Amino acid sequence: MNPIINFKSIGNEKSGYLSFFESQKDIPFEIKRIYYIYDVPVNTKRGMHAHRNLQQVLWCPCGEIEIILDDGYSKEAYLLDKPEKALLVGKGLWREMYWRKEGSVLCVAASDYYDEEDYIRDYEQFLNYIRER
Ligand code: T46
Repeated sequence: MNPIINFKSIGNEKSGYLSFFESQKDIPFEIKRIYYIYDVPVNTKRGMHAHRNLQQVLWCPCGEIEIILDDGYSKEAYLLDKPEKALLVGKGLWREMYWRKEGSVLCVAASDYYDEEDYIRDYEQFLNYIRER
């Protein structure tokens, strides 16, 4: 399944664009939380964890951020380089995020409230979790 979602956009070059998405219509879950990550120095790596149950949509309204998704068997890289381009990150995926341009902002819509118990922050533990599922 291709995890890239292209948000709907309205507008033109003269006056600019408006992009949007709607919970349970354009993305496959109800949004319970929104957060965003900013003022991150270029080439910083964040993430390095998986979620047991959380689903999320990631987008970068300005700048460029590379996301690596790892299902325990193979890795795939995605570049969020347009405001209307988003990435659906399902449950059970290890993720790494690399800030590729100064001033890049990562926005996230999440299917649930913050719960540290849902995180797997150790890679070996993640691989065991995938094998035992
Ligand atoms: C993810 C990627 C894309 C909270 O208290 N509430 C929150 O809603 C979140 C998201 C985080 N936190 C705390 C937990 C840590 O003490 O904020 C601190 C930094 O979180 P973390 O190191 O997990 O940040 P990232 O950028 O590595 O990961 C974040 C999300 O945590 C994660 O769910 O998928 O962005």
